[in-house]
Amino acid sequence: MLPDTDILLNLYRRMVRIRVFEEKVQELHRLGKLPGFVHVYVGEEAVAVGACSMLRDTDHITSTHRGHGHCIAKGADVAPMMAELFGRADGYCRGKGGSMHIIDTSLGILGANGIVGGGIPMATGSGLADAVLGRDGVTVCFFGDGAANQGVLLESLNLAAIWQLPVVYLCESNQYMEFTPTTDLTAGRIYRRGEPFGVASMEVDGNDVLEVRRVVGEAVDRARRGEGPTLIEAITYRFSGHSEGESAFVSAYRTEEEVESWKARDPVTCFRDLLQTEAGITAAELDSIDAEEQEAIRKAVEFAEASPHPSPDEALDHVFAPAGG
Ligand SMILES: Cc1ncc(C[n+]2csc(CCOP(=O)(O)OP(=O)(O)O)c2C)c(N)n1
Ligand SMILES: [Mg+2]
Repeated sequence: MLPDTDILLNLYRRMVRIRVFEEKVQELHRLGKLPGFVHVYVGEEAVAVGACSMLRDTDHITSTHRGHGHCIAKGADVAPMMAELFGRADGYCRGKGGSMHIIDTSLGILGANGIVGGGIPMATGSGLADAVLGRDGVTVCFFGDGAANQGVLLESLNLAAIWQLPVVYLCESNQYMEFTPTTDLTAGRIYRRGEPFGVASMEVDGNDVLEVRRVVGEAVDRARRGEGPTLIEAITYRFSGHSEGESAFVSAYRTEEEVESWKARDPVTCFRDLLQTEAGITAAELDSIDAEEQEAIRKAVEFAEASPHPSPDEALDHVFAPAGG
């Protein structure tokens, strides 16, 4: 049975918000307006949106270098996000973090992370904090199929299993680690790495937002009941490059046929089709959501461009590197 219409529309809205945000980011990056590396989430929206739709505001997530979608799905405001990408003072980190360091602890977003696999031990610690403090919170740990080959995943699964921590380890298997196909460097199936530790382990179609929601929902319920961690591998694909502008320094490493075959299963358009054919929602209703999200992102860019650059006097404030260190 389908969830209620308001839930369905909210899932659609969040996925569209991510898609529109990311496409605007790609355009701004091409125009040279965004400093630093930017990794977009286009094609993977169903994973973050399906997963975060099962979380409370007080629950936590950890994220990755490809983190915009995670933050938007957990409720981050696109205006300070955009300002952060522009490196401006009104950004989430006062313009000093950029794309890979967006954080909002008031929403349980423990931060994007430039260290591949860096979020995995953080999520384990977050789960331990909930357990020790007797809270009923759950942490969802997003990480990539490349990050799955960091040893810290096994250390974390071990501790999470021993201590029965309320953590959902959610691997985004988008088939690539930078420019290398994941299968070239990965033995066995990633989701099965939970099995030796007795961790509930499964895969899910990461392009199907309702399936992600269902499977993550079961894992979240288990965690909240004190029945420990889950490892889920969401099978998905990134439509764009590893990072924006990569074609300037790397030759093609994917065939057009491969990219097109995944685009035929675009998570946003597939869900839009389902809403019309199975939930009786009209194209006009969906178009108006699209238009509202376009407008919200237009305003976010306006907000970012109007925000000042951080003052040079504050260069050493709010950062961990000591002055004169
Ligand atoms: C510890 C560490 N090693 C290497 C890198 C360089 N690097 C950045 S992204 C990336 C690939 C990550 O692949 P995956 O985890 O599958 O995430 P995806 O980009 O596919 O979302 C690498 C190797 C890094 N940032 N941190
Ligand atoms: Mg990957």
